[in-house]
Amino acid sequence: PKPNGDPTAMLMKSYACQRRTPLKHHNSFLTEALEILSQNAEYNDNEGRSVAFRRAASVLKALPRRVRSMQDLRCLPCLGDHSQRVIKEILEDGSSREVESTRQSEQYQAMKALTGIFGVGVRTADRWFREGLRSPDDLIRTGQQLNREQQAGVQYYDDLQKPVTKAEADVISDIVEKAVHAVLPGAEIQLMGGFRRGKEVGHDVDFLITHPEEGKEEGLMPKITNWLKEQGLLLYQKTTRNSYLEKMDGPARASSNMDRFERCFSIFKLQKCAVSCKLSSTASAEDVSTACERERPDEHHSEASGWRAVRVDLVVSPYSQFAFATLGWTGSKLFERELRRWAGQEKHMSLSSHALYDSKQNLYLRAKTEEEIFAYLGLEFIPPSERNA
Ligand code: DGT
Ligand code: MG
Repeated sequence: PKPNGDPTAMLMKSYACQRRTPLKHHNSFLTEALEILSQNAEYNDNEGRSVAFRRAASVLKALPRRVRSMQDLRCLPCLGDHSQRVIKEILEDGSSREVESTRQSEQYQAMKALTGIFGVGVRTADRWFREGLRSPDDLIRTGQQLNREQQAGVQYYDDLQKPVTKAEADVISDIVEKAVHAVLPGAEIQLMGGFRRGKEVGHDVDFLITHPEEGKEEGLMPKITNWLKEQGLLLYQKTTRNSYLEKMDGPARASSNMDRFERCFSIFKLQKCAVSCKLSSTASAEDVSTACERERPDEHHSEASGWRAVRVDLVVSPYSQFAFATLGWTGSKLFERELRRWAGQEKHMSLSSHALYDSKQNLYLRAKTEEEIFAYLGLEFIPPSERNA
């Protein structure tokens, strides 16, 4: 039966992890607006509202066509009254007053600028905003107390605001691979996050590292970062140790958002010539690094300099948790959130980047691949390129 003659409306599932969401879709004129309201709700510490707008946007991303009238939205899940009002106004008038006034507001712009600093979250940004600060320059001018991470964030602000291209991510992949193999031959490295989903640009580059012999990965991160430091490739790094213990962190904490792998938040110094070199030829990692050694190191950071700063996240996972870590670090953030919600609400399971726990059977479900995890969860497998929820 087709209640309204539109098969697509009937097929739209309500959890984002049940749907295929491509990177390029037909409704960015609506999703960008809803995402501004979502972002603004997050700045105002209203998580419920923020997720509601994000879910609404995500449903529109999964539609096979551009929305032309409110009729097209009949039977779609996750579209609350507020989202519908915004969509209606955009369809009728070309824009939404609420969205435009939010976009122009001093608070939205300041929060965007301040949370855009590496190491600054919503809480800190909000405190600064209420103290009258609006931008990274204001922080410097007023001599704010900054931690080491935030100092780096302010220092490299302009570079870190610029999107990282796929070509840059590829050069960084070569470097990370070289570093990891220098300190642990046989280790496996995988590009994660947005780039694994097929994005052409990102705000950072994410990697997951493991070794097929469980235990070999222990203590790996300091070795990698030391190697990178010796090569002069790191502008900043902070490593947190692996603190995951199945007994303590399992069922009770498995649904928590933050994972507990050994992890390094870093800022790489990327030679621009390495990127052009990689783009202009089929040069190997070896060629690229030797080409860069010929360039004079440039200590002055400016537009004219031969390098740029890039945010890189490295995560080390034991082999037995690799499938879960892969699933957890591919994103998108909403897709991950929906997977955990699906697991908990529909399957009485808790999913994290470490494990899947079945509360009914009281046991951990082991998996070697992402496909197995989707199967345990009773979900159709969604490939990374269609997890852009
Ligand atoms: P972007 O902004 O282009 O870098 O986009 P993504 O999707 O790469 O986002 P990113 O880099 O913030 O995070 C990559 C994925 O890793 C994200 O989709 C969810 C996951 N993720 C990020 N941080 C954490 C974390 O602390 N714990 C866990 N479990 N997952 C995380
Ligand atoms: Mg990323």
